[in-house]
Amino acid sequence: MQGDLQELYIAILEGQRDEAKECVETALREGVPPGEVLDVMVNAMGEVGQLFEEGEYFVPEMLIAARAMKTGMEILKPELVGADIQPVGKIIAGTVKGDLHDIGKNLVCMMLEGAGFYVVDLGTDVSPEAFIAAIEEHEPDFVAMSALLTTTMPNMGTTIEALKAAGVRDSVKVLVGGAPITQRYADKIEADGYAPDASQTVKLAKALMG
Ligand code: B12
Repeated sequence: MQGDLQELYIAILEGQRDEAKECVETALREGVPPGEVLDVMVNAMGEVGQLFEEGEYFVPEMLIAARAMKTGMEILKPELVGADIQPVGKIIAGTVKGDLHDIGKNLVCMMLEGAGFYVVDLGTDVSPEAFIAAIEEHEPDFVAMSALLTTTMPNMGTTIEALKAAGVRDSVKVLVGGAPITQRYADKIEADGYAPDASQTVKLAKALMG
């Protein structure tokens, strides 16, 4: 790997936001193709996910790495659009109605973006109607729902029922997660997938894309 790109890789891995921004700017100025710059960042985030799974990194390290990636992506995004690089897939994400927890959901969104997905984040306290409107507008591959409260997790099932009633359930794959969610619960409400953390969400989404 070229020196600048090596530096970019390390900047993402260590969560150095300013360095990541500078490295992306330098690489683009020197004529490195945007797709190649993206690959370096995606690979670095892949290693971040790996380190998290191995217990070497914890949530704070993952968050700062994801933020560095986001900063780099802000510079890169206009170039990528110009280069006409297709996203891996499109995802609508939100924390379900009544629930204001968003740290985990944001991390999931950042890691998915890091892996090359186009993410539309609807924020927190998202009603079934808002999910449906977003599906109709964006035609995503996935809907990712997060819930942190045992009192709001039933709203995932309610949302899936609402998607069925609106006739859009089969057009998307539904992913669910959040501290109280289990695979068993995901099966019960007929979600298409569950993952316990952001890194495994990326693997799951990629696997479901085929
Ligand atoms: C931070 C926090 C808050 C903050 C939220 C700030 C924010 N912007 O998010 C504030 C202070 C606002 C808050 C408020 C409340 N909270 Co709170 N909160 C927490 C706390 C301490 C940490 C949650 C967190 O961010 N974890 C870190 C992230 C990274 O982990 P995560 O969310 O689990 O996400 C990971 C995975 O679950 C997964 N994931 C998450 N989403 C998704 C989605 C998909 C699709 C997939 C595949 C995976 C996935 O990937 C993530 C990254 O690896 C937890 C305790 C805990 N240990 O969980 C309590 C906790 C969740 N809160 C709790 C409670 C009770 C409340 C309040 C009701 C308190 C009150 N009486 O007002 C309110 C509710 C407000 C509301 N309506 O939502 C309880 C819930 C208990 C229960 N049985 O439901 C907990 C468990 C604390 C406790 N032990 O009592 N809270």
